[in-house]
Amino acid sequence: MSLVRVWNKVLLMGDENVGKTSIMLRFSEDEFFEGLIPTIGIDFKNKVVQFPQHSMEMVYRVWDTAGLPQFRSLLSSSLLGSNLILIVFDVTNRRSFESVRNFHYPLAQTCTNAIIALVANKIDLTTSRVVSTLEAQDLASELGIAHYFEVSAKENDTRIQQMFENLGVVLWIIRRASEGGFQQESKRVCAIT
Ligand SMILES: Nc1nc2c(ncn2[C@@H]2O[C@H](COP(=O)(O)OP(=O)(O)OP(=O)(O)O)[C@@H](O)[C@H]2O)c(=O)[nH]1
Ligand SMILES: [Mg+2]
Repeated sequence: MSLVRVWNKVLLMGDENVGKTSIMLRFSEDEFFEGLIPTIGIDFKNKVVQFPQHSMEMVYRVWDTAGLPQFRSLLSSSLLGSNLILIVFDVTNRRSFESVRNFHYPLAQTCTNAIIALVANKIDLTTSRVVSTLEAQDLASELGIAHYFEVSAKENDTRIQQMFENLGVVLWIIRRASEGGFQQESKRVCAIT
């Protein structure tokens, strides 16, 4: 049976060094690099995942943004057309957790239609962890973020793959319910920036 191909634009945002590029590379290439250099500007990678149970295959176009403050001005234009936004923080870095509010704030105006998820990365670093699961879940519910995931780009487990697949199904179900599901591009995107 042929699968309908659907496209989604995914945007990774969050402070510098939290592991956005690493999450993208784990998902798209199943690779991990120690000591990556900071991202400059913006880049994307495509990854196709088949969902035969839903008769579709999803192309995730994952856009990786730069966390360094000097590149923040690029963020608002990158949001345009995003279906799924992942706000990433590092569980060993409290400042990156506190920044989540700043990344989320503009989304309330521009991305009311898109899916937003909060992602806690580097959970392999158990002894240096400073942000608890409970705290992060509380912040997610305070901000009205329905999807929270804990992952490690370093550990070669299936959490990152699983996260993208779960969110893919959410995107698909919402699209089918609200738009009929037949068109390749969803209308549920970030609009004005
Ligand atoms: N232990 C551990 N290290 C990680 C993990 N994810 C990323 N790192 C490391 O953390 C550092 C930063 O990772 P990046 O993926 O470059 O972070 P980034 O968010 O893309 O950073 P910017 O591009 O500057 O915004 C690198 O040295 C990675 O190897 C993880 O899950 N566990
Ligand atoms: Mg990066």
